[in-house]
Amino acid sequence: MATYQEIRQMWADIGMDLEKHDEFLNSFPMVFKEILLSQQNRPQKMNYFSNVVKTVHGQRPYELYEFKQKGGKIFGTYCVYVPDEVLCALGAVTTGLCGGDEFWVPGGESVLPRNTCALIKSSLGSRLDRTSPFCQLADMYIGETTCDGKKKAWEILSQYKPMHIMDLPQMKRDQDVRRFAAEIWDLVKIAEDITGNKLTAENLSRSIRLINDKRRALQRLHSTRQASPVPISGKDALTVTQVAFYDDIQRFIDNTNVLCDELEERIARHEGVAPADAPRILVTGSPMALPNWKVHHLVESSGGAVVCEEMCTGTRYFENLVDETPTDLDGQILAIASRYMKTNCACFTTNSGRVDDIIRLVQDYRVDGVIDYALQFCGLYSIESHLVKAALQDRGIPFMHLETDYSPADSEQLQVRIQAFLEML
Ligand code: BJ8
Repeated sequence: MATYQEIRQMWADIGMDLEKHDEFLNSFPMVFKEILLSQQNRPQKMNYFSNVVKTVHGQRPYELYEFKQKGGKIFGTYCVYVPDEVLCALGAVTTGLCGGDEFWVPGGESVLPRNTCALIKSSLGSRLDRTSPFCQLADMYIGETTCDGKKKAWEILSQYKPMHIMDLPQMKRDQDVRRFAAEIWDLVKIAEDITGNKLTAENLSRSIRLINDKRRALQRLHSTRQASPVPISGKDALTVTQVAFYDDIQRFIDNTNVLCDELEERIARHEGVAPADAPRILVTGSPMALPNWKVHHLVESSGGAVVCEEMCTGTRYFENLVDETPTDLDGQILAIASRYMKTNCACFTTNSGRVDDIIRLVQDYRVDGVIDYALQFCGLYSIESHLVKAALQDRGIPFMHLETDYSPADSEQLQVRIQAFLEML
């Protein structure tokens, strides 16, 4: 473990704004304690994940800092379409850079219109303010052509760091999958140049298995939430998924499986974190980057239990595995492209697979009501809400749409709406 002095020295070495970062650190523990640590009857093995969050700008960045000093390369990513498998196979580390904190929003607004989603403003703000060690440590940022806000944000971000943008097809025909495979090949060439390593069928096969293992651990964790009473809160389960974007992969797998052992024991004892009759809620929509626990906290402090997230910080991140059977590079890259193109982001037209997923998850997780969450100014998820609502209403599944940002200003108003929704279930 690095000492506080060593960590502070690292922050200075990587060019962070120490004064501004101290302001960030001063605001963070309060949110963390109030929202996460104050929960009753938390699984003991959540301690590992709480510690990762508590030291998120310290211990993990320090490991990456040491990794870089030995010549290692780091890629910062903003979307679950970036195939970690190829970067990991080349010996690089990937780390999520999406901002989930209100603290960074003003920094983002200094270069972006206010009517941009909080995730983009926060992501840019963390870089512009120089208050995220992950942004500072990355050798390259990888963006993608998903929503318009992100596409334009990359043009600004590329002024600060080498940036590669993956052209994500907007449809899911066979030719689109092949086109995405070609995009992955482009990424391979760039990453080979940066890392100085060569992609082989052997190193790619190892990393496909490793990243599938991470998904399998998350699948196991989330399947425990199908139990009633639910053995882990939505906030904790979401935190584990958020940590997956930063942590060392093997250590994350091991700790998630240890947590699952505890949760499965809880299920056997019929022990839960909420009463068995608490309304069970599925949250769907825009992703919730660390430390965005706002909606989960409002639901759970109103007596509901969030049992599933159909979002990129939820099932979309881990549901589909890469086929492990191809043994040559062409077959492996096509298998990776096929897997990623199954992710149902609202940037696709058509995106009926997302509605099918929600309906399936409502059954699997015995959901009483769906909260459709869109970050304010996220046109993709706000517009798609119309079709989600119609499909759920057709099936008699209670539905509520809400739009919000990272600010606590609307929390009271949202809580009233959420309470009314829960009472209706
Ligand atoms: S695959 S959801 S991670 S794009 S919330 S920035 S869409 S305006 S984050 Fe996303 Fe990839 Fe899709 Fe997932 Fe734009 Fe909407 Fe903001 Fe969003």
